Formats: sequence, C-alpha cells, structure tokens
Amino acid sequence: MNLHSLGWTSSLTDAFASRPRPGLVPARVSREDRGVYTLLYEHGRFQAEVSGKLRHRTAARADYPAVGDWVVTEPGDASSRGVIHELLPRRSAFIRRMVGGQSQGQVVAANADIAFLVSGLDREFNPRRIERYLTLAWESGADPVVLLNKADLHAQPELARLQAEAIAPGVAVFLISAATGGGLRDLLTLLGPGRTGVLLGSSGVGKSSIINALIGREARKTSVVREADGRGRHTTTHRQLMVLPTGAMLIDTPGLREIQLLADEKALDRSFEDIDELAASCRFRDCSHNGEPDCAVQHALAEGLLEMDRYESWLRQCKETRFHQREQDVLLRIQEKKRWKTIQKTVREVYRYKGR
Ligand SMILES: Nc1nc2c(ncn2[C@@H]2O[C@H](COP(=O)(O)OP(=O)(O)OP(=O)(O)O)[C@@H](O)[C@H]2O)c(=O)[nH]1
Ligand SMILES: [Zn+2]
Repeated sequence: MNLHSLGWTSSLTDAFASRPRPGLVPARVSREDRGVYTLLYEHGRFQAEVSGKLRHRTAARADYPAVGDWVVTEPGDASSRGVIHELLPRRSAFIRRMVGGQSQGQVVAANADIAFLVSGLDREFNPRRIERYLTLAWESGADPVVLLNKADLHAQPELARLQAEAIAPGVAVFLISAATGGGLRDLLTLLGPGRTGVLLGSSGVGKSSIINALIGREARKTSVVREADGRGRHTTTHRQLMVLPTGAMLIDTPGLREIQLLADEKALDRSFEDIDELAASCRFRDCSHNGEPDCAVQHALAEGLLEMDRYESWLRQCKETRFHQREQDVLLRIQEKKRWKTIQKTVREVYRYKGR
C-alpha cells in the first residue's frame, strides 16, 4: 500500500519533512479504541499509543489524533506497540460537542474530502436535520453530499430528492439503496481512489449497510430498526476508516444521538445562503431579522418566499451558535486567569528568591 492511496498529499510531505528524525514514518489512523490506535502505513498496519510527550503537550481533546488523522510514528513490532509522536495538520475535521455540555469539541473524523449526510427514506424526511448536518459539514472543510438511502422503501424517491435539493442548494443529492445496490456506483465514481468520505447520520439510516454493500461483505455490524420509534439501536459503537476495494476510503461513525453545533456563523451563512442574501437588503447592516423595520427576511416570510420552518430553524441555529461562542469566551477567560495566576506565582517566587 503506498501513502498516496491512503490519501497522502504534497502539503503533508512538506509538514512531515519539517520533522526530521530517523526511524519515524507517517501513518493514518484507521481506528481508536480506548487509547489504542490502529494505524495504516506503507507496509500494512500496526497498533500504537500516543507518546507521553505528545499527551503532555496536548491540552484540548480535539488536538488528540482521531480517525482519519495523519500522524508521525515509530512503528512497533510483534512484541510492542508503536508510538505516535505527532499529529500532522488536518485538511478537514468534523467536530462534535462533547456530551455533558462542555465546550470542548471531539473530532469525529479528520481529513475527509467528502461528508456524506445520510438520511433513511423509510422514515419521515427531516429537512431540519439535514440543515444541521450541512452547517457542520461546511464548518468541517469537507464537501457535503446528501445521501438518501433506502430509496427502495419510498414510493416516490424522486420527490424526496427534490425536497432535499431545495434545502441544500448547490449540494449533490444521491438516491441510493444499500439493500439493492442502487446508486452505489455513482457514489464510487464521486469518491475516487485515495479519497476519503465520512458517513454521518442518525442511528439506523444505514451507514454500516452502505459500507457493507460497497465492500461486498459484512464488514460492519448492522441491526434492524426498532419498529416503535423508527430508531436504530446504535449498533456501530466505534469509528473506523475502511479501505474499499476501489481504493476509496470511508469513515463510519456511530449515529450521533443529537447533533450539537460547533460551527461558526460563517458556516451558518453558507447553509442558509438564501437568508444571507436577503439580509443584504435589510435596512440595518446588523439586522437580526427578528422585528426590525424594513427587514428583507421578514418581508420574504410575509410574501411566502421564505418558509417559516426554515426561518425558525435558522433562528434556532443562530441562538445555539451564539450560546456556544459565549461559552467559549467564558472558558477562554478562565484559562487566561489561570495562566496569569501561574505567571504571578512564578514572578513572586523569583522575587522571593532574589530577596534572600
Ligand atoms: N430496505 C432497506 N433497508 C436498509 C437499507 N439500508 C439499511 N437498511 C436496514 O436498516 C437497518 C439499519 O441499518 P444500519 O446499517 O445498521 O444503520 P446505521 O446507520 O449503521 O446505524 P448505527 O450503526 O446504529 O449508527 C438494518 O436493518 C438494515 O438492513 C436500504 O437501502 N434498504
Ligand atoms: Zn432583516
């Protein structure tokens, strides 16, 4: 296996070259399981752990290696695990907020070229959910593509496609079926050899089934969706990067129970381009579109040019984003305070020492 077929790029060559040390090789994270990483590299795969030094230097959880990351390593052998010394710069990162309301994000998938936003057509189509995933995808740096899976279960799949296209302007929408294999060839054409896709979507939409269909065997466990609420059972418990027979790579992620935004307002504007464009015609530059006079957004709502549901979804996402930014500011201030305390303490100690 050569590095390029794992998605290696010339900017990674440069980043790696600036870390010259004999015996170190680049490798890509295929899986992480309680601190034990499975890495793919030129000569196959090996298991490794993060070096003590790297752990010490890494304060934020998002800066730890994640599935899809490129790392600088010292491969192990049959008797010992390898060591991960450094994380190479990411081209894209899909971040989700941690459970428990902490502001620190967790990287779900790194270095994906395409973010596949998967919905299942067996359930009622949820445009709001797609909008949320879209915002996250724009934020991540990967190109979003909407996958409407289980097309075999829908009476009018083309209608669903039109609906999806309407809420995701400019984004490709694929109708597929992991069960019949329909549409999968187009998906593979899009995701060429050496490229990486990440599958995102609620539990039960068929992410693992899609991978199995593409690999041609049961590489990932799947389970029947519960009848009562149409939800999956969270069969996928870990993230993994899989190499497909075509040479493309796919990262499967456990269904995110609730998607919390860790996006900035720029990404939001991209998901809601229509509202952003309207905003240019509001009387006030900083219009919040929530009652100001001569508001183009309110005008469009009144005229029926903008759907109320979409507007409300936008309002909700704005609120969340702002809430998160405030939270982030508070955290920064606390960190800054701590840093100052340490500096002051050191200064005091130095003076005390000098005074003796
Ligand atoms: N009819 C039909 N059923 C499908 C299709 N894709 C998946 N399924 C079924 O949907 C159920 C859930 O599929 P999974 O692949 O386990 O879903 P998942 O998104 O990986 O779920 P988690 O692992 O919980 O995140 C299984 O019973 C699959 O057989 C499809 O295209 N058509
Ligand atoms: Zn306005």
